[in-house]
Amino acid sequence: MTRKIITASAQMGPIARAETRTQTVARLLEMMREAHSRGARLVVFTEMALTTFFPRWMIEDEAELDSFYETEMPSAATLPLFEESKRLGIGFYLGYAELTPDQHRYNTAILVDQTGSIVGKYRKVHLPGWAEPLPNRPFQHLEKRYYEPGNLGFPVWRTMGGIMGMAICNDRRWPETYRVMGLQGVEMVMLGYNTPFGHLNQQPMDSLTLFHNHLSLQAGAYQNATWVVGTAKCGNEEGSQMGGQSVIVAPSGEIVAQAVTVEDEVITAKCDLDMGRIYKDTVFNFALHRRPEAYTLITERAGVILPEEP
Ligand code: ING
Repeated sequence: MTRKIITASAQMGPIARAETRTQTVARLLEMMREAHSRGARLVVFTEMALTTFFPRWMIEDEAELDSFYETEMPSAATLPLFEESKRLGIGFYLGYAELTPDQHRYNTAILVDQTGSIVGKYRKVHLPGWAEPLPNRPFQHLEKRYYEPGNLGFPVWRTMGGIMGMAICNDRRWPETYRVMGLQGVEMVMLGYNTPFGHLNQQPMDSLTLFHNHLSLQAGAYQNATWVVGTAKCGNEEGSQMGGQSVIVAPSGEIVAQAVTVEDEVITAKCDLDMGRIYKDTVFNFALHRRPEAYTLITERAGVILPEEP
């Protein structure tokens, strides 16, 4: 029996600062239904899909800052997503800002299966940007101020007929993200991103933002023989221009579907979860070709303290 799952990436246009959870959930529900109408049984929403990307501002007011976090999942406002997931039989990835009961703050994503049950949680490991506001910038990037580094590692889950993994935004730039899941046999990595142009205020790097986005996603897919779904929040969000071009990438590294707007847009692809097998058995047969013992040696040699000469 082939393990083909029609998968959707539900790209989001801007979310205004004042937009309510009810309003953002309504947008997500509309895209979930659109995805389902095209046969999708899994939809990947984006990073921080319930609120504007608030780390672009220095927020002094504690109550306002807290208003951007979810203290329960599902909540009354997000429960309709879970109910619709169960009614339609469609799973989903959802990114949001998490405030735990013991007051820890994470940039979080959950994996919900086709019965509307949460089967996995991931917390963003690689937090870009800075903790204190920088002078003379139109926008900040204060994820290091508003979130703690993720403490759940990079697990994979056997669900919806495959081996599924999650990441969030900046994680996609680091090969370790995919490799830790690749070593667990991952067959599909889902991730959302909010990627502002001008993050580094450096040319030509900033003009390569979209190229570096796809480069990271395609390399991660190919080098670990896995599907990768990258879903953007994009467009002009409170004056900050963010890149779109959400994609579904095959284990070959080929882009099989790509968004063409910077608004709410659903793209889909029929993903054969067995497609990575040929790569895992040949080119990227880790057991046959990788030599972790050599990597450690190189790391030591590159370090300050050289090992004793053998
Ligand atoms: N955003 C950006 C990202 O990694 C960034 C930050 C932009 C880093 C451009 C480097 C270059 O896509 C988040 N939220 O991580």
